[in-house]
Amino acid sequence: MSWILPEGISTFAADIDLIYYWILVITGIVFVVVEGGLLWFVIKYRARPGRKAYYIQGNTKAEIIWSAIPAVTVVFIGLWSAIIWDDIKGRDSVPEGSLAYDVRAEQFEWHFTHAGVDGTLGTADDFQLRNQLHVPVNQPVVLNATAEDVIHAFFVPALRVKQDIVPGLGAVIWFEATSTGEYEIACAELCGMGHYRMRAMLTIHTQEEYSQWLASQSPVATAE
Ligand SMILES: [Cu+2]
Repeated sequence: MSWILPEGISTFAADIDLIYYWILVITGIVFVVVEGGLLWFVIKYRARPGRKAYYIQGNTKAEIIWSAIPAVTVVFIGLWSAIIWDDIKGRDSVPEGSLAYDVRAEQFEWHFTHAGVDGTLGTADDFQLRNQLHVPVNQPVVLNATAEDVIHAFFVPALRVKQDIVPGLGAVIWFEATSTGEYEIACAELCGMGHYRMRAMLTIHTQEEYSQWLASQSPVATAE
């Protein structure tokens, strides 16, 4: 389902989209009822010659209903989104066996350190790419992100991932892509004059393609 939102290509995209559309529908209904009611009252009870205002005490039953229904709805949405949030951003949410990358954001570019053929960061075959991140499909990926200068935000609309990266604090971002292709990475935090050009490309490969691509990249790094 992709109406309004771009195609979702991560394991949690469907959950986020579902809650988004539910909130849109609920607030949409409330909007129509409230604004429609307002308009109706404005017209129905407008000032007319000979008509007098009269005093009412309120209606306890009506007040209980229009307080209880929104309260229950809001609490329900809150709990539901907390469960989804915990799966994505929770303390221990990063799946076991995730492929790790280092990400460094600076004015106004992204640096992605790939683990190389051995799949482990901090070894000789690591290599860094500027504004290019390559990941395999159907594989949980974890990005250990740091910001060099100011706050940046790692945003891939297609993955439904958006995460601020604060200097000195960093951020851990994980996702699992469910479809191959090229998708835009944007900085979603106004980080200076060049913010608009702080974009990078995410390439999602099949597992075999990724292995081949890694093998073709790693020697470049050892030569550096
Ligand atoms: Cu930025």
